[in-house]
Amino acid sequence: MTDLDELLNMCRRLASEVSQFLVEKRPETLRSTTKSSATDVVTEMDSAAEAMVRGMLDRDRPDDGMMGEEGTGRAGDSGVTWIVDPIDGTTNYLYRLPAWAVSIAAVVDGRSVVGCIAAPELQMVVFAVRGRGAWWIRSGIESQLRVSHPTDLGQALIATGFGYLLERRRHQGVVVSGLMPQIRDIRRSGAASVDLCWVAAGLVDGYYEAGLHPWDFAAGALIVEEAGGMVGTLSGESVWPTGPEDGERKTLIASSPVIYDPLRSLLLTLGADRTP
Ligand code: LIP
Repeated sequence: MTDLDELLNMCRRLASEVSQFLVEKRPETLRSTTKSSATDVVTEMDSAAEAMVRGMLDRDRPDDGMMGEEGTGRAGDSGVTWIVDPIDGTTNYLYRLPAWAVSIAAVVDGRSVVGCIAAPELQMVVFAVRGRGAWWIRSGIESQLRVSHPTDLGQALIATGFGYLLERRRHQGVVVSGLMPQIRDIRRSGAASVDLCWVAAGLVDGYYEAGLHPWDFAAGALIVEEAGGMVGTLSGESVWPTGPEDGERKTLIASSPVIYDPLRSLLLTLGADRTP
């Protein structure tokens, strides 16, 4: 039997201590290398933050598994796996733009059961427990999250993101140019976890992005669902189960239930399912 309160406490502690470390210990000059393309950076702080999560789990929950964006793959036998993005929105972190976050989820049987996203420079900590709801703390005030209820897709504010691979972003540009005349406007925060929190809080009405990995959405998808939103893939599948064996997703959509089907149909019409 999984103790959800215990997992939530651990998840919040991990996100809060790691995000504080990322703010306080950021060196004046950040060392970085590249990953999938010349513009896809990973900084020394991504690796240090992931090592910090791993160290805390080694000490406090040694029987759990862990999967991290920067390569950690630790098997466990407790039935709980932690999926971790130590810095989601690394480019923002590199440029000192505030929209970056530490995103952590505990997964049981392929489904996130607790999740926490801490974005210290947005003064935002968001968390959810499956079946119990989603909350955020902003400027010290805690409140429960509910998605928006736009009248229709034409009035909807939609967030999205763009991958680092040239062919992918070229196609994403074509899709977004077809979408623009059919919605209120587009937003691009630069961090999938932040976009998902914004959907959950009703700050945007929907979000879609191609090529996400489990660490990009494991916490955020749970938060959206617990705020009354819908999450799935463009091809109509559930995002669950997710975990170490789950590869890159085609395109993830998260939104208020009011616009979920129309947004998905429009994206299909615009060829978003052909994003390389
Ligand atoms: C980021 C994603 C974001 C995407 C960025 C980037 P990272 O993740 O969260 O949605 O649009 O291009 O991939 O690499 O900063 O953890």
